Amino acid sequence: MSHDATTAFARAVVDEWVRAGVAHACVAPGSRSTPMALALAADGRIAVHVFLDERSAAFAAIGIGRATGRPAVVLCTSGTAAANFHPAVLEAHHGRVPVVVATADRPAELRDVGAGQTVDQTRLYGDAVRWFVDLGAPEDVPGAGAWWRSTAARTVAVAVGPPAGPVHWNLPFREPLVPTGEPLVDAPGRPDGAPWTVSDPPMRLADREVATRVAALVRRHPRGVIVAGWGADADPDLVDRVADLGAWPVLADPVSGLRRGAFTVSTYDPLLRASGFADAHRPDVVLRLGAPTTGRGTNEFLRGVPAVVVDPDGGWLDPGREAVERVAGDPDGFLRALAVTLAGGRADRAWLDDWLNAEARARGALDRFLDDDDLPFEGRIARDVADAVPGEGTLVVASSMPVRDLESFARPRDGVRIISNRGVNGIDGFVSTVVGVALAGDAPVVALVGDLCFLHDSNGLLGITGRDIDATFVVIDNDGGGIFSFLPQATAVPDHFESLFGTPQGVDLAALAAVHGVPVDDVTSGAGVSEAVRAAVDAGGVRIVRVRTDRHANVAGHRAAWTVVAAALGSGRAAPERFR
Ligand SMILES: Cc1ncc(C[n+]2csc(CCOP(=O)(O)OP(=O)(O)O)c2C)c(N)n1
Ligand SMILES: [Mg+2]
Repeated sequence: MSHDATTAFARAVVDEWVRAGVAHACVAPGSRSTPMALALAADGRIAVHVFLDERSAAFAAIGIGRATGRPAVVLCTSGTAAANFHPAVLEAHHGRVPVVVATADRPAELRDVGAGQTVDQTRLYGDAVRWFVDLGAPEDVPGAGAWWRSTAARTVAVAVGPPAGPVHWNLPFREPLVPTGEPLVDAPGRPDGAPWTVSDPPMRLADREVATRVAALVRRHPRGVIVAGWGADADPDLVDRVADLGAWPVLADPVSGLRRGAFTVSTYDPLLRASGFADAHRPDVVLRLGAPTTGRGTNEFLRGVPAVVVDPDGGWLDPGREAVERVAGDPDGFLRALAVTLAGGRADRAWLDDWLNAEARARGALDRFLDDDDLPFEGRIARDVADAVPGEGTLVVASSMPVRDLESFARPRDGVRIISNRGVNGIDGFVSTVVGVALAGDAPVVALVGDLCFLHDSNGLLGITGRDIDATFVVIDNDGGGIFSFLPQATAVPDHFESLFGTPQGVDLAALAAVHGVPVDDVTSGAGVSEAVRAAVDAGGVRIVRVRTDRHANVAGHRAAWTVVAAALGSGRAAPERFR
């Protein structure tokens, strides 16, 4: 008697994914993926979120992966559908986000013979996946159950890493794609709901020798700084302890999750634009946690300064080639060992005090400057939105100026998680990423985004009000790419600037939002942004707070802010032209 291998396969795989901790699936409609879609829907233990646009489905999975640290499954049919996953796969690869990418496919006999909706999906994403696997169409062969289940367990284990990232499972299915009614191929899991294979992360023990060597470096160089970028993944208390013992300031980009604590310098970006301050404060050595910070200025300032780079994922985050030592492993274990080694020594605190004094003066001057003007200024919006996120909430910040303004203007604070697609800095998939973050948890989500980035993924708005999520989008609408006004293109090629770089779309965001049933609150004053964000979060659901700004005035506002900070320090003029 023949058996239904296709249905048995799909059900066993879904069951195994659940056992491995998968809680969400983002599914795009299609026929070839029917066995998996039906198995996901029938299982009941995985939340299934349906997206028309595969790019949205994949970026929502990125949001879920970033928010939870666990992979979502993202499923599509064959053909161009799979290609639409590609941008998110690249972000997952570079940004180290766990995700299981499942692409349905025609079986081998239908490939490369002109069958419909068929492309070569083998290794479609090239080197950008941690693992590619294709078992062929499910068949009733001896040991099939163990083979399927072990593979499913492995897709999750590899996606979780470290380093976390995308896994591509290409899934050919032979018709019929719906259950045949025949008995299923027997594919039982381990007893008691256990995963087929429990995959443990590599054992990580801090190496005393490394800690001792780095501690000696810290001691030899009283003029050091701790720099934290995305991917730092370190315990803030441990960072504080090392900063205290070494008497080094912490220059923390908000996307590091470490802009908090007593030793944080939140104004390092404006401070280092003040030429007098920058010249007098070049460190001898850097302890960098994670990636370099976002803005170009700080990285130029640190150019050539030897760095110890701690990368939990063992990558090679060293575009400036400053790393004299790369510590690949658990940052907390390393920081703990470093703290033990540093304890008891007497650090000279003058350097640290100097930085913290500058922080106090710059912070005060910057905040007064921002509060003084009641026209909406993009720097103030970034600061105020970060402040307005409720405790234990999440801020998702877009590439372009929002992430830079957050770096330049945000105050230190606890109790907010900051998520940003900094793997490849795309302005694509943003709305869908936010949807994924909101789907993954109950905490309020606030998003800070420019108009072009928002428009780029307006398909992420499809069905958004039916998803039972709370998300407030603060859209800074400067009708174009404000970032380009800071670049040489703005003055060097005035004739082509607007058409090639500024690219105003002239879209009425309120009308667009109305099509999707999303309410918009227009804010016209600087002080109104915080209030509007708090009101939107309190009201719940999906809401847009739109703030219109002017790209030219924005450049002038940034320059004025740098000048104010330089003046507060009494340390030379602002030097904005060196940056961005
Ligand atoms: C997918 C993708 N395409 C193009 C770019 C290049 N890019 C960087 S910023 C930007 C403009 C973004 O404009 P907006 O979102 O309105 O932010 P603003 O610059 O106004 O702050 C563009 C096109 C990119 N980073 N990613
Ligand atoms: Mg814009």
